[in-house]
Order: sequence, then C-alpha cells, then structure tokens
Amino acid sequence: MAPRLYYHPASNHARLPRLVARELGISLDETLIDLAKGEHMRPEYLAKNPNHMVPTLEEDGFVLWESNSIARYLAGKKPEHGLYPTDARARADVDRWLDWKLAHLGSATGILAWERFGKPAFMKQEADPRLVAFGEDLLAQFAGVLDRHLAGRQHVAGGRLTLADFSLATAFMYRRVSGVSLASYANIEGWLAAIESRASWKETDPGF
Ligand SMILES: N[C@@H](CCC(=O)N[C@@H](CS)C(=O)NCC(=O)O)C(=O)O
Repeated sequence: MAPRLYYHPASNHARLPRLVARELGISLDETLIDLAKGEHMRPEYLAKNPNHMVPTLEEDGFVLWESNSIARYLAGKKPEHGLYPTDARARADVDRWLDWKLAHLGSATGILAWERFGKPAFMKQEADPRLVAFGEDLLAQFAGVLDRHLAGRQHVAGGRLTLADFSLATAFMYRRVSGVSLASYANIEGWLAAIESRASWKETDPGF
C-alpha cells in the first residue's frame, strides 16, 4: 500500500514531501486535511499528529510528522537517487541546510507569509507592523546568507540536487502573496527558477 500523506495544498511544509515523492517516483496516497474546516483539530488527526499540523505520513502503522523528517524517510527508500546522500559529510551538509531552513529562513518567510497573507485571508485581521518589520529583518539576514552561498553554485549542497534544494525552495513559495522581493538576491532567483521549472513543483502548485 502506498504511504498516506496528510497534507493541505497551501502548506509549504506539506509541499516538501509531495515534491520529494514525485522526484523519486514514489506514489503517495494524498489525504487532504482541510485546515479551514478545522480537520487538523479532530481527535483522530491529533492522535497522529499532536501538533495539529500538516504534513503527517502514515505507512503500515508507522506515523511520522515534521516535513524534513518525512522527506528524509522517503528519500531513504531510494538512496540511489542521491537526494539524501549516504556519505557522512555529504549528508551532514544537507542536514545543515534542512535544519537552517526550519530554524531561520523558514521563520523569516513564515512570519511574512502569515502576517501579510494568512492573517488577512483566514483570520480577517491586519498584519502587525512590528512582526512584519521583524520578519523583514530576519529575511534580509538569512536570504543574504543563502544568496552569497549560491554564488557560483547551481545547488545548495554537494554540487547536486538534494533535499536541501527542495526544502529551502518551499520557504519561498508564498513570496508573491507576502510581498517578498528577491530582486536583490540574483543567485536565489536563478536557483529558485530552476526548481520552479521542475514537473514536481508545477504539479504541487497551489495556484497563488
Ligand atoms: N515544523 C513543521 C511545521 C508544520 C506547519 O507549520 N504546518 C502548518 C501548515 S504550513 C499547519 O499545519 N498549521 C496548522 C496549525 O498550526 O494548527 C513541519 O516542518 O512539518
């Protein structure tokens, strides 16, 4: 049976395992959890993911949450693909960027996405200017780090396409609706355009 992925199409975190599965040719049984209807708060979903978040993966009774962990698990099924290298240092390099994405870049883009897009759209509330300014400061810091790292590189880690590219790319998926310009980050723009041209990215496009 195909692994089941509980997801929402607008979730950047849920998009990562969906991208990775498509890249690897792994079929997923994708089950929509409608956040707007509160399906993530239902007891049966909370029993799988007590954080009430998507994504969650379920396979033969094994339940896994956290997008990067799910991506690693899926990539581990097809190591020959190289998305998650087996060499210790190459893997550590990918892990470094996966951690950095959740801890830093994703926080910056997440604050801006929520304040400028999620909050008005779903909560009918205005953005908090202090939080927007905080998000902008974080973004300037961390996008700068990534842009400088990508100078002269096509990929984030190990000179090849890895989980790091896909995970980091998802952090930018709300940029248009959250007023994030990459004009000052030409290296990020070029790298992201290559990810966005992939079939996996197009197939998982939520349409905003
Ligand atoms: N660290 C988690 C974050 C997941 C996350 O923030 N999911 C959001 C959608 S993008 C969610 O489900 N939010 C609903 C909630 O917090 O109640 C991961 O990487 O999987």
